[in-house]
Amino acid sequence: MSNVTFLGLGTMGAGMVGNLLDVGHDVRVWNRTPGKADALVARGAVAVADARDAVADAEVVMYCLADDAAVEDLVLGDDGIAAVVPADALVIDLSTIAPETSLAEHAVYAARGVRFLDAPVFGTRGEANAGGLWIVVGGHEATYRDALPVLEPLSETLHHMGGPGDGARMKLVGNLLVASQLQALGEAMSLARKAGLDLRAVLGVLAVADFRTPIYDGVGAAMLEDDYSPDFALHLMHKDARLIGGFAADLGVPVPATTATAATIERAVEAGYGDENASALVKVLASDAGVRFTD
Ligand code: NA7
Repeated sequence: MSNVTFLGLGTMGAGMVGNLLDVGHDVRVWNRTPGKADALVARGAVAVADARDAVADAEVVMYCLADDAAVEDLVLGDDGIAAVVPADALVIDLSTIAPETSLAEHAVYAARGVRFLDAPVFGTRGEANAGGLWIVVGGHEATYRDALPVLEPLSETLHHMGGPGDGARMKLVGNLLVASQLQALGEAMSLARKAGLDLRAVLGVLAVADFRTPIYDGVGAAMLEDDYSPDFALHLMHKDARLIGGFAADLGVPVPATTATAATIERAVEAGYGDENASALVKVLASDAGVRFTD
């Protein structure tokens, strides 16, 4: 089994490290804020205080960081790890970031002969803990095959999308649909409530036929309980909405529904819901309509 170094023990990263430990990998971990490693150390991980020390001698280096700024800081910056990972290491970035940042990583690593994949993930806390993520990967085919022993334990499905940056591009395409579904659900439920329909009966209809999506099922039920506990934080969806907008603008693709959704997300963050679940954007739509989803 590989010596894996994992950087970034947030909601997603901590779950992924647990999966790697479960299948027997030796895992060194590092996190900017100390203390988040404790539970993983109790399960067999080795915590290292300095990120550059943590990647020394690693066969595989993986990281799941908040955003582009974190990757610029920890990976590509003057003291970044990209300059010091072993030349024969395989590096995998599981963060959701702009395709340009992924391409910058590919270039920096390629210049040193280091194999690299962009591999952002779909799923939330539950899927991360259970090794049930859906991972979209960009990079060379041979590198993708080399990464299977560390990607398979994290995932229910793996999708090799193509060359450098194609994982990052697919993640934004997918999150466009996730955000749009949340906005659509919030609008539909607001309309249904105002029209006097029974929202449990509405969700019963949304669970069948053409409407069926796990997002409507899971988020819909939680809305009726006023449950916006964070499996995937709204501030991360906010970051993704900006990434999607930039990606679409760069390609000259109009995304009017996504633009409207991004405005809702912006208002939800301004309303103070940033640390709640991404689904909290529906509270803005309910407020606009003058309705509540709870009984
Ligand atoms: P979290 O739970 O917010 O975790 C983010 C992680 O990124 C966490 O370990 C942070 O460390 C780390 N981070 C953030 N900024 C930096 C900088 N500048 N340097 C080093 N480390 C940093 O997010 P999730 O786990 O839910 O999501 C991770 C990614 O997957 C994200 O792109 C999502 O969109 C999808 P901290 O503990 O704050 O010190």
